[in-house]
Amino acid sequence: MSLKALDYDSINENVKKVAYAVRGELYLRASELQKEGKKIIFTNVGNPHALGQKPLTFPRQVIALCQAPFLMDDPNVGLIFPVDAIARAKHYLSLTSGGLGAYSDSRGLPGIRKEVADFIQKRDGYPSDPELIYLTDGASKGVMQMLNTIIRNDKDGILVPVPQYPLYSAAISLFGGSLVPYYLEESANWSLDIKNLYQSITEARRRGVTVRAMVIINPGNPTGQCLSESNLREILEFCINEHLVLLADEVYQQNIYQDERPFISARKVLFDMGPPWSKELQLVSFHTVSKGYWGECGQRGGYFEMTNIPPKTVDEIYKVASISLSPNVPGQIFLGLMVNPPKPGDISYLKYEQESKAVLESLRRRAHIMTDGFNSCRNVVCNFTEGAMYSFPQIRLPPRAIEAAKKAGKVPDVFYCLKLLEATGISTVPGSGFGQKEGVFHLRTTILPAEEDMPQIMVSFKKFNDEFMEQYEDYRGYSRM
Ligand code: DCS
Repeated sequence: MSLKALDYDSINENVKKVAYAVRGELYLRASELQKEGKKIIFTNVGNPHALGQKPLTFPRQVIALCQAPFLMDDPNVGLIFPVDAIARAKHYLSLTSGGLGAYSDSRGLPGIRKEVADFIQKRDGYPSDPELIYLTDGASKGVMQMLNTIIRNDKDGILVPVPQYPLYSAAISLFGGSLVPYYLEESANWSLDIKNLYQSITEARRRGVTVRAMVIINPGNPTGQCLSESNLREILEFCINEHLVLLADEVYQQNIYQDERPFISARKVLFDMGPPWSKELQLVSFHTVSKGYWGECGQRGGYFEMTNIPPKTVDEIYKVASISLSPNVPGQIFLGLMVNPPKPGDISYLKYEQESKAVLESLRRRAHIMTDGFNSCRNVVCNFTEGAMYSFPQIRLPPRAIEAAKKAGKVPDVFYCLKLLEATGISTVPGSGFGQKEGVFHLRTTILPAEEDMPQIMVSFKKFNDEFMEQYEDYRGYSRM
């Protein structure tokens, strides 16, 4: 009997190869337990509003008015909405060709692309061209579009940090490319050692892989490190020397919890280097409304900016974006609001400042509570979350736990995370979902649970962990009272 195209044995093999642990086995089991009535703390996804983070008031006011413009005809509108929100809503509606219900240009609304360019110019100190900024449904869509454009066949390699956010491994599998890992140094706060890059690229070339691009995630997911300016410079030089496109995933640029290394964009470092370098490197940078103190994941707003990409390629990328007609328009407006928030002197400024600062300061405190909590546990070591939204402790699993996992047919860190989930309701992602060195185990949790719940979560984690270690550690040689 001949197979039909959507019979499992006949579908695209690349689809089957895709693995995406953030919504993998642990998440499915957590959802099952939740249905059975168990209280689950979903710390597997960086989804701030799902864990109670409140939306910022001003952007929601503007978007509400854009969605329901008839409210602005109501003589009482000024009693509910501040005048700057009303003015902003009118501004955005005037940029559309028929309000939020109309498709926009496939690259996004020109007026919002201009707001993004102004934001980038202000941030980096160098002009940015709105024609080279495309708006997307979250950063993910942009990343996928660029990888799709770069990868031609399975000999095309993309350098990806390990541990990495699995969007990269998943999309590279889907497009039939080859992931070339470079390892981050856990013992040096997950920093990027340039020697590892040269090693990885040499080894890949030996296997016949043509390395075409490099991904950096700054601040890092799941690792939480912030790249220093000098480190970024080395990376840029490496990409220029090796003729690689640099894909700079900078979605966590607002999420910084230390003062030594503030966020600095790859683009700024490149332009600081000046010509000929600044005209040489092909760079694509990504940003989103899903992270930072916005956390508006469900709105699906994002952009990418292209630097030194030839106009004919930019046109091809436009053509492919056109197949999907239009990025979602409310998401574009959220992006416009994020890059152009209320300014000093605006009626909504103080409230906006207070709200965003409160979120950021709380995240900073939570980053400390989590790191300290993990480091107080038996056989657990954890680097401080310098940025982004995650804690990525190393769990030193005793040999007997590894054996027990094997017997249960589970990868050791999956085994540990499943037991943690069953015992405490804390839903994490095993480190194997992000890649890690052979024989080393981690888990990833977000730092997003409400601050007031955090101490209890850490107590419950510690209780589980220390009992787990007690159960599986070999005590021969110890005298136990
Ligand atoms: N890049 C990185 C490094 C991310 O962590 C994420 C989302 C994205 C891009 C894509 O986000 P948007 O498409 O929403 O803009 N992070 C996921 C994660 O690790 N947990 O939750 C989502």
